Amino acid sequence: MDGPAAQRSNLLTKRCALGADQDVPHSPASQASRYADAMASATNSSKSPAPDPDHVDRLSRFITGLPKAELHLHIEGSLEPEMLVELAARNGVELPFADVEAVRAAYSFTNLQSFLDIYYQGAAVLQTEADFYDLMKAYLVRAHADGVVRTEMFFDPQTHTERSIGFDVFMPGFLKAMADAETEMGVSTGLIMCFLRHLPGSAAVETFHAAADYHDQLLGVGLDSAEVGNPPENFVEAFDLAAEAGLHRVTHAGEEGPPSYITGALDALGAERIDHGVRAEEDPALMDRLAMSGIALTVCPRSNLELCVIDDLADHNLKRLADAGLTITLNSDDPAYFGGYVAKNYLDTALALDLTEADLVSFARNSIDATFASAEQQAEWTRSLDDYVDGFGLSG
Ligand code: ES4
Ligand code: ZN
Repeated sequence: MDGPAAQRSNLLTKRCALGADQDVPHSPASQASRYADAMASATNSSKSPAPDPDHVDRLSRFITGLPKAELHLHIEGSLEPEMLVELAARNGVELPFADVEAVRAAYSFTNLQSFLDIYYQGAAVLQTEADFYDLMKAYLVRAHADGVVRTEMFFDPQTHTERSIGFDVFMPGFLKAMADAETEMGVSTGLIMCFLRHLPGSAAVETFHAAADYHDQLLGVGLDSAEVGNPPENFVEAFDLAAEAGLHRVTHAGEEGPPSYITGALDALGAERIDHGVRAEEDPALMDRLAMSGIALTVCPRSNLELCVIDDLADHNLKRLADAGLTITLNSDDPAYFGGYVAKNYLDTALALDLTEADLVSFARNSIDATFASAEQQAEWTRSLDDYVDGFGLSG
């Protein structure tokens, strides 16, 4: 693969201020030596030294085998350019891109909104039940290959209902792929229905009611899309309805928005996990509250890099947040757009922040503990994590 976004996906740094065409090319080779190339040629702006390829290979194998949960994944954000082009052809949708490489080249973002514009455009190729099945199945195959034992996935119904694609189209597609993945690969799955916060609270309420036939198949509700200017308090009614229906509640907060949106998510919406939450660090009282409550943050390092929340993965505050006692998990967010699935997020973060295997084990352990699965299921995954760690002679 080539093109600016693909090249950038092998870097731990992104020059947001300079623009994507400043990125350095890499020679196609093994994953480990691609990292070494990328790191070596990025030394003018990356704060990390070039890693030893053998170390990268070992770490990569360790991460892939580490049992983990993914708790922050937008299924529409797993739409790879290849599938986007294929579905456009299958459904007769005209794309403003000549080919897969042109799609990839467009994946260069300066902030959350610049990404969302492309992301909603991409979702327009999803039209039939089979499309939603294929999308879900492809993600679950990749997640399984990354050592994911449990994934609690977001979907954006309003992105589809706004195009007159109903719940009766996408829900059966999602649910069949999830059932097949469970049978074929043993991946445990759950669905979290997100409300789009750039739309009014009343639209969230309507969406909740439109989903009535599927409430029993949902794990929870969430809140995503453009954060700044769209505070959590707008969505109290929809979240109250969800709570009454016995659904879990999570909220994107403190990605680009202020720490007060995290506080609002906890107080007004009863959020049980905070998606992103990296701006919590600006509010010491909130940091104490998050540490005391054990409410997990679903952090997405590559997303923060690609959306210019940070300029360099080495600047990410997730280790400081963990050291302050917060429950940190690592996730991919929109892997097709941000240069990698969950194992890549673990690896890039470990390299950039010089994390130990014990740090990674602790993030994986947190991810299992922060699932909405039963205590029995969690205990089983934790046992397999402990067995895996023992096999490496590490104490996690
Ligand atoms: C999203 Cl990175 C991010 N933030 C907020 N909403 C989203 N929807 C899909 N990806
Ligand atoms: Zn997200």
